[in-house]
Amino acid sequence: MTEYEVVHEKSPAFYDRYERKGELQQQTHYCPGCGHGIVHKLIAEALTELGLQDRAVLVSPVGCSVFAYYYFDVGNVQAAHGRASAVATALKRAHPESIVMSYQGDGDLAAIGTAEIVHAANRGENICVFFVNNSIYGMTGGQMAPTTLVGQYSTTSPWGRRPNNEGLPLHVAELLASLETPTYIERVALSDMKNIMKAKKAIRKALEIQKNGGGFSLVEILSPCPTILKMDPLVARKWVGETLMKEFPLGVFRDRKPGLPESAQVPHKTLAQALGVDDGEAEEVSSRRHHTREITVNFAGFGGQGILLMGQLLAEMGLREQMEVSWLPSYGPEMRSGSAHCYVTLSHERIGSPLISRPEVLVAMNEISLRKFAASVAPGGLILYNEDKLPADFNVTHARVVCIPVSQMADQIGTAKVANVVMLGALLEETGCLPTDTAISVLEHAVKNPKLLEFDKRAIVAGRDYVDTTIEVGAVSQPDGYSG
Ligand SMILES: Cc1ncc(C[n+]2csc(CCOP(=O)(O)OP(=O)(O)O)c2C)c(N)n1
Ligand code: SF4
Repeated sequence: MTEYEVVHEKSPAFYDRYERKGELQQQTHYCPGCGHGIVHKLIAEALTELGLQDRAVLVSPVGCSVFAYYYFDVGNVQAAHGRASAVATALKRAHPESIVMSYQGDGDLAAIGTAEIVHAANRGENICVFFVNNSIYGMTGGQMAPTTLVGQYSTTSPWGRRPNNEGLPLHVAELLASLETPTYIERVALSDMKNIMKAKKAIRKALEIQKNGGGFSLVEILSPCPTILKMDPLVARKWVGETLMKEFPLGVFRDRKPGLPESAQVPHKTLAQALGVDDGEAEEVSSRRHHTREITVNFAGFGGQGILLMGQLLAEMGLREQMEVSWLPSYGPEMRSGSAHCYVTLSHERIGSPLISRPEVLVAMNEISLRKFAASVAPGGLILYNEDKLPADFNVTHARVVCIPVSQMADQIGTAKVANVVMLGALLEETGCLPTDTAISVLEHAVKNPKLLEFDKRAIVAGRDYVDTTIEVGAVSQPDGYSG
């Protein structure tokens, strides 16, 4: 008789305790016999064996495994339903040194997240996707998944899945293997110990590929869901081996480094150079850099006022001055007269998010925008308003308000089209964020019509001079016109 020792230990990639409420402290939140627990164990062991725990980030999905972050002592992010592989893409690109895993069920990955997984695979992202195919929506009580078998009962296929009505089961591994870019795709199963060990090998291999910068891997894991299938755990496991595996044959569907065609190698240029706003005067620009100021701006008004363009011009100016920039537009379906606004950030550091909840500056090109956004301006911030005074019933105490009748000024220059550029000139002067000559060179690059360019140059100067002269003598910041 072989002597053996029973070792009870868990991978250090797991937390010591999964803190649950009340009397459930001693158990995981998975049903007895659920495959998720086994997959967790295999991933944790592989991370430990490869020494990757400290670099690992797990993206958990929406589904029964939504709480994966309570078990894994790694970096954890929980994604919206179906978005895990897109979130994993972002994490990997932002932190290339980390090992990023997307963990997804079949409802999550193959239904609501179909687009995300196809495109992550097609871009050949250097991430690992662990795809748990249990043929059903577990968490929500057993709706049909794309992987549900023909004839299989679910709450949304109460007659059993019928191919002529619900289509045939979706084979994710085969589908993704038809793309050129994935590196490794394998389907494994939790049907018995032998296959569980194969699953572990596949998970380990996917992690190793990522560790070596090898590209996109997906391991599809056929898994039992005894609760929804209303089976005893052992019967459910057997069902995986005898029934699920018939529809989804195990095997390696892709195992090679993808070769991208030569022509796909883009020559290296900075973004500013690629957009044609950097003329290569890097030295001159960096010596001017101390003249630039970080700033966050919300430009708001209605469609047709050149709101989005104002933001783009400011962002291009920042790019020209070697700053980090972001521009986030928001507009309704109407091209004209609907409301429009955009957020612009100019920064000396990398920008985490283009969303700005408390902008330092609001440019309100109409009254609706003033009323809508004034309260969001950061305390001590600035509001530039396109009128000669504030509405009589409107008062702002937390920010400085400068009223500039830019629409009227643009009419005087010769075309209403340049009101936005007058405002831009005023903004540059009032905030001192960028030099006016940068604005002129961006306009020279952006405006092809020589007549309009002439108007634009006059508009920039008019906005600047208005701030220099009129505002200096009495800042227009109160409803009666002057703050004194
Ligand atoms: C946007 C959105 N749509 C629908 C849901 C409801 N929902 C939660 S989990 C789930 C299905 C999960 O099934 P699966 O991915 O197969 O994971 P399992 O629970 O079987 O592990 C659905 C539809 C949701 N949370 N969010
Ligand atoms: S419902 Fe199914 S997938 Fe969800 S925890 Fe229970 S057995 Fe696992």
